[in-house]
Amino acid sequence: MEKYISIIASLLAIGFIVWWFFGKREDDAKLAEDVGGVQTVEIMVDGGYLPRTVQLKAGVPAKLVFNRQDPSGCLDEVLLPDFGISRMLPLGEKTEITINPSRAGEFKYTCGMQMFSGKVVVK
Ligand SMILES: [Cu+2]
Repeated sequence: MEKYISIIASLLAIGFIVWWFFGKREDDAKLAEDVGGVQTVEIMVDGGYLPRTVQLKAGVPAKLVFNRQDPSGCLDEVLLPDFGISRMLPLGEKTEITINPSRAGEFKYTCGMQMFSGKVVVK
């Protein structure tokens, strides 16, 4: 009996690991919406970044709206090194960061201490 329980427990654990790595991580890319010619996307800052991946079109000005709801000091700054941007995010406010994604690629953004990260995919 104990043997079966441990086999079932291992199968559940494997299933969870597969789901965690291959299930949700890849397809949470959020497409930016066109708002008057500016592609706009909101990113929740709460225990990390949600969505972690946003997708933009190359050659169209873009606005990333960081909505910071997490009081931890860790998330009070966001860095977009590829765009030369570092910005403070006041708690409970939406901070708009305008970028010009001129070329395709994947650009990482992180918190000030680089513990949390997300990415901007430009196509
Ligand atoms: Cu941090």
